Amino acid sequence: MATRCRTAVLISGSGTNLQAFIDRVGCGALDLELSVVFSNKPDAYGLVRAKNAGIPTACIEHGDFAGRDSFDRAVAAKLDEWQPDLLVLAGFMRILSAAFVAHYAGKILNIHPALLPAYPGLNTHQRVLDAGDRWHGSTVHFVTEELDGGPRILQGRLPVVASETADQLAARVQAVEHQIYPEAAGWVGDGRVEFRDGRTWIDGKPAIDPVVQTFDAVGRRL
Ligand code: NHR
Ligand code: GAR
Repeated sequence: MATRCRTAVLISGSGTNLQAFIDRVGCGALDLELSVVFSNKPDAYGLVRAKNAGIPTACIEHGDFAGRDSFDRAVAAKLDEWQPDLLVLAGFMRILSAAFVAHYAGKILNIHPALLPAYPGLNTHQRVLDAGDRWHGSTVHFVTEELDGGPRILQGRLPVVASETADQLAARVQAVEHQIYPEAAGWVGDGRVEFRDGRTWIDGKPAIDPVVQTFDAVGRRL
């Protein structure tokens, strides 16, 4: 990318992943420009985080639109005011239409709280506990029109603790997300990772598998 990667962060909620981006950029550890934070919910706490950091915000409520396509067109028109190079979904809870994804082809990242392709969809932490899995984690991937199905970039995995609740597990997964998401976005921002021919390319080579980083039970990278 020629100039500093102009990044829009899309949220629906508390925005702890957004905060991780703000902190990394603030200390010079991540070379992205946080151009705008967008929410589909006016009361999302992430909007407060953005304002505190001096980042422009925008909000469009999906309930004000007749359908998904008209909402998505309005969101794209708003985001395009900032000419983003990269869209980062950070707890963004609205499925994006094929037309929206095509408009930003290869430029949208999501973090999904599971080791994809395991556990696409919602409520992942409880499903992992119910299955008795030993490992869980989160996946940064390019967004395609296939929900949670786009090519993977980076996974952080951590051991499941047998006796824990879904909320405890979620908190530990989030601590991992706050480390891997800014890192993966930085790779895209500096051109080390690209989306080409429907795949992830890393260092100029097509990547079948994502980069996998292993963490201990308290979120330290091993
Ligand atoms: N859009 C596309 N096209 N592809 C993906 O991979 C996407 C996406 C939009 C969001 C995040 C995803 C996740 O990581 C994401 C990935 C929301 C739902 C959902 O069912 C599912 C997956 C994800 C996000 N949303 C409901 C809907 O009707 C609304 C749920 C709510 O408002 O609470 O959009 O988990
Ligand atoms: C994160 O754990 C992210 O993986 C998950 O929501 C959380 C957002 O937290 N994303 C989804 O479930 C997408 N459907 P945050 O708002 O504190 O960043």
